[in-house]
Amino acid sequence: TPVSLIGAPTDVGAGARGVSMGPEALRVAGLQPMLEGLDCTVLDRGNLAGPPNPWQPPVEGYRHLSEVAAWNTAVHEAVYTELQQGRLPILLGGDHCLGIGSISAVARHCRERGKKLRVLWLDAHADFNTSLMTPSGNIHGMPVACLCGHGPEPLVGIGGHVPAILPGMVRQIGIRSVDEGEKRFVHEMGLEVFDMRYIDEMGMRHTMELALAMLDSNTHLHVSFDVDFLDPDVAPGVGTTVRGGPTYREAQLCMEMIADCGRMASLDVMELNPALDVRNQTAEIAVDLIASLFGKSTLMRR
Ligand code: DIR
Ligand code: MN
Ligand code: MN
Ligand code: MN
Repeated sequence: TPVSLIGAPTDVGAGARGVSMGPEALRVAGLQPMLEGLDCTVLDRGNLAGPPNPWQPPVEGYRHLSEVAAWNTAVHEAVYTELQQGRLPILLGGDHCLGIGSISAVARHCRERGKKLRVLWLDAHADFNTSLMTPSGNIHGMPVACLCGHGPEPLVGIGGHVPAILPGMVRQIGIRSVDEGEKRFVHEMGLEVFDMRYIDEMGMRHTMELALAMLDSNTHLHVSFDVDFLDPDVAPGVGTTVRGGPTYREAQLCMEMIADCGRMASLDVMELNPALDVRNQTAEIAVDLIASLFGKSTLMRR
């Protein structure tokens, strides 16, 4: 299927400035030619527009709620349009609050086409905070909760169906930083989390076998890849590094197993922060990993 790149150059939902430069860093690292080398047809749709970052403290538990809503509405429309045209959208973030617009669009597309939806959330963080439990007010810590119907109306209502998704559709992988209230809420909602402890004990192969279990030919698989999923030794160019993430090899295996399942139909690449990177190495590693997601492998495999 043809691929569309959609840039969303904003950091309105983040706690550090700079992820607004993520889309350009991924382009500079050669994302489009890499995909073309794997025989994908690629259209770069350029960057979406939206309000600037006003850099304000939280109001009633949210920083920049109206700006976050404006960006997510733009993302929702752009992602939905690509899906309707039978294309595979790759959202280039931008901070992870934009997962609300992206995944609500995917969910709307799936409802209309009678498809099942599975969301893989690759992240150091659960992103399951609400205004009552957030330690920061940063909305990039809240997108999974918002998608599940727990959040402010301007975000929860995007796409016109509340909740946009059910917790049972989500599998989280690589998690190693969850806030106190968030922890209880994850448990209460029954979110399926393969945290680093699980990956340490069971290995990435077994983890991915479970996370990708029970997909059928009618399943749309969405991958939401927060670059802080990776260990900071591998990927320093993110705003909220957390020690003890997947190594380069573990992350490659994760991506290769997603490719092998053959169901990925949309992708977010989020939270890359070029202002904190070392000579664009995190963007280059992200491009390497995306190559594996799109089927690059060392040998022909049986
Ligand atoms: C923290 C950091 N859990 C918060 N979150 C994220 O502010 O809610 N960092 N998502 O990337
Ligand atoms: Mn489709
Ligand atoms: Mn995230
Ligand atoms: Mn994260």
